[in-house]
Amino acid sequence: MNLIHLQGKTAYVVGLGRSGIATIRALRNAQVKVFAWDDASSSRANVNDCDVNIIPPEELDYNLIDFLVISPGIPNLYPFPHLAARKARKEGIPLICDVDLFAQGIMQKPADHQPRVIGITGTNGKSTVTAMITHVLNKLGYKAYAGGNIGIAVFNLPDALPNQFYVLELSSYQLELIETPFLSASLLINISEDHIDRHGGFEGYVKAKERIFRLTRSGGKGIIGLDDSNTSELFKKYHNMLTGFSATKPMDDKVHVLNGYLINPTTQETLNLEKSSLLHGAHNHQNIAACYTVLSKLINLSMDDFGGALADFSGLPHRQQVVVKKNGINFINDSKATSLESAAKSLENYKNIYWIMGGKPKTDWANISIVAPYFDHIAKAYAFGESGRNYQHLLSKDIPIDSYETLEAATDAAFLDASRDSDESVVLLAPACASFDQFKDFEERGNKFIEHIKKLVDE
Ligand code: UMA
Repeated sequence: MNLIHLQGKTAYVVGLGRSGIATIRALRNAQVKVFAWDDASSSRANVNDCDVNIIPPEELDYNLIDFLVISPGIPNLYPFPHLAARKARKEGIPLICDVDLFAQGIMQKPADHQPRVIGITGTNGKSTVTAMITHVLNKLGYKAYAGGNIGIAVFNLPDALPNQFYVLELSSYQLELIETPFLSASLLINISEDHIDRHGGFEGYVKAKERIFRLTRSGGKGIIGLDDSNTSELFKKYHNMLTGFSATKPMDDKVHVLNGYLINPTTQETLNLEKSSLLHGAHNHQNIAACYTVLSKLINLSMDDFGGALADFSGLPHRQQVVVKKNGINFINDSKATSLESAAKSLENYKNIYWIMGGKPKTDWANISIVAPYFDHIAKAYAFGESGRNYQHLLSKDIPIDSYETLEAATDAAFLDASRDSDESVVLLAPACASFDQFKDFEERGNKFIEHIKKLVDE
């Protein structure tokens, strides 16, 4: 992304993680002078090859800088503003995040050179919807790049051509620091309590989320889910400007999901989600309805084409990811479910589950009742690692459970039992525990599971 409009300016970049480093490279390419800081000395070492001046916020002369780029993870207001943010505000210096600079880069191009940008936010599902929209666009022959909060700093994305798309996941941290209207479509999927400490309360969090609609460019589309009271209130407020959708209630004039069918009442097209999607459960119906509604506003899209493009989307790695479906067994990798609470969300979604769980239990194991509502979804549990040895007894009075030393041994047993089951079943890795007793991280654990499952089903 070319930031040539900033040539000759001076920036202070605070936070030298993924977004900070990528921003510095873009700024230096545009010959912007950069002062930089990170509170961690290990991160300061990241800029050794970047031609910047490292200087702490208490020593900087703020008269020298034109704007402060602060990383999304650094508090700029609540619970306490970082010193750099406090000083910049006092001196009247604009505070922005990398996404705003990126937006400026797009908007300073001539109109017919600008790629289209889809912005996605919400408390839950925003990474999945970002990946899903990107997948569907690419399948339909468009070129789309996913970035932002999903893990790829915007300045690490390739340059997109005018007929191409950026699909950006935007967190509340990022949204509160973006000013430039640059989105061809803005999507708010849902809102529930999250990140309260960073926004001075729930109201502040909702305000940050709502900002996505102020970032819609002229002629752009605003889309909002109507499945919770918070977004429904926003829909009323913006009534004439937004398109709503729902995954929980039938609506005469809006895209919705009913009895497992995605329905567009305007075109009268429908799609059987059981058959057309590998992803199941109410939250995935919401994600799919969101994806379809956004794309139907941007491109010429028949429901059949949408269904065809969605069919092999298997979700984000390690988040209820469909590994393979074979001989009536659906193998799901939810290694990211590192707490009982997140495992409960997985258990809620499936029936006849052969549940592989275990690792290093977190404090929420003191309240095993979190998973109790789903005991009747579980055919049997297979505990491995530390929890297998020490915590199995917490579940054994309610569900059949055996313990194993390793993930592989637990998976072998679950696979064998599911193979003998004449009903459709699910072999689910939803560990409900951290991975650190046996793995580097949840990703390594999930990858080992996938590798092992592929070996088992190929044998
Ligand atoms: N730091 C300070 N002082 C502080 C706090 C942090 O100097 O008081 C420094 C740290 O030492 C570190 C740097 O700030 O070097 C980290 O900045 P960051 O936390 O913003 O991390 P990045 O690597 O730049 O990643 C950010 C997003 N991180 C956060 O929002 C916390 C990533 O979202 C995003 O993928 C990435 O930019 C690329 O766009 C992650 C995230 O956890 C996934 N997001 C939150 C969420 O999803 O809940 C919002």
